[in-house]
Amino acid sequence: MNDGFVRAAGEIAREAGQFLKHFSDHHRLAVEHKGNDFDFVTNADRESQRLIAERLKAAFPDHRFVGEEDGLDDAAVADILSGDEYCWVCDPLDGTVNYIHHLGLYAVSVGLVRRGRAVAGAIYLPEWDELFTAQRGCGALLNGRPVKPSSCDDLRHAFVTADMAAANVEMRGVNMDRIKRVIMAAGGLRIEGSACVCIAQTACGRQDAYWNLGLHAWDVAAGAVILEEAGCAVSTVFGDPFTFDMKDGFLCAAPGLKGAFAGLMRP
Ligand code: 2AM
Ligand code: CA
Repeated sequence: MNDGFVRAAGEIAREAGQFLKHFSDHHRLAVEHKGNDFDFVTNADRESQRLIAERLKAAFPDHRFVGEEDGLDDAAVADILSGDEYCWVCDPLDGTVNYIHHLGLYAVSVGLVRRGRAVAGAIYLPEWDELFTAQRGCGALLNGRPVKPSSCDDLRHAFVTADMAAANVEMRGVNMDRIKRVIMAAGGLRIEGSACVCIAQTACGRQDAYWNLGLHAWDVAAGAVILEEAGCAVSTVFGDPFTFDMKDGFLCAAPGLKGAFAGLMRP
């Protein structure tokens, strides 16, 4: 495949990430509620998406573009992604609540999907200047160096992260039983507030697994190819093959933990 795709993904994710880092330094942030009291968007999310869309449209005028701030629902996005065309699927700011609170756990995600499969992508962590990239068939890289997942194969020693589906209060309750079970079974659990940060850390072996019940395609388009190319297990929370319909959540883990969450993720 054309390695111009992954190069562009990396350059654009880095540019948007640097924009976000400097934007928050200068106190220009305006926070709005999106759908409900717990769902936020800022002018930084919107500006970052504008920048990413502009760059991608200039570089790849024949490709489609979907960003979180377009507001499409999961079914509409899945439909677009199952088609033949190349489609860039981007989260201009993953971890918006962390960003609002000046917590450095946020990221930019730029993924390219074709026929329902992520084929190239980049996740950039501005506060650490870390760029994770992958192109299908070519491995996953962190700042240009190959990464691999941890060798953990025992849940009792696993360092696991999760998120609470923050914008959906009903879903928080649904996740609570899973959180209790994992806290009792695993080495440690953290709730970090950025899917892309957790995905990147799982891909490079700094942590052992991550799950989230309420993600969307833009949260995982780049992450899916980075994780798979690194050698991680990627699935729904029930262990079924991952697809962009996003109905049964998202779970990624070091390969030795594949299947280890099956009993813990039941409703
Ligand atoms: P976001 O910051 O781009 O919204 C923790 O909330 C993680 O779940 C973040 O990565 C967040 O991405 C993601 N997430 C996806 N959909 C969400 C939603 N509806 N509400 C809150 N978080 C959501
Ligand atoms: Ca976002």
